[in-house]
Amino acid sequence: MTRNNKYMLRVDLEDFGGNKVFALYSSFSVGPEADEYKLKVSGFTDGGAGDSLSGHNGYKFSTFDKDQDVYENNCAKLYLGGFWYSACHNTNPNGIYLWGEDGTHYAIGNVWSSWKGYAVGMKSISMKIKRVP
Ligand SMILES: [Ca+2]
Repeated sequence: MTRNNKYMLRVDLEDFGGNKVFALYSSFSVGPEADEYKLKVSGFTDGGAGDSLSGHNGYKFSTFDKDQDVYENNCAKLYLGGFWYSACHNTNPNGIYLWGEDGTHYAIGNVWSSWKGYAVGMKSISMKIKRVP
């Protein structure tokens, strides 16, 4: 999808208090299937969210049934999502929708840690890409 052109990424976050912040990345791409959909992201600019994604640069996409992270256990099973887990995550946008703050199970929610930590699920997380020259 992102192989033949250059893209930037904008991540928009909203919490249940109506607060909105974002993070911009000047370069974003996802590798081909043969490369396990490896994430390439760089060029962070802070829109109040902090940077919870650059730490995932270079990692493959992991799911319940395909552990490609660098942790000894399965991050997707531990944190109930599918993501470019490393060991394991700073953000978990495909995690459980927590409806706000819920620290019952550590870091399983749709969290963005550099803004609200690991126990506060977002009302919304959207990741939009835009082609750049
Ligand atoms: Ca693992």
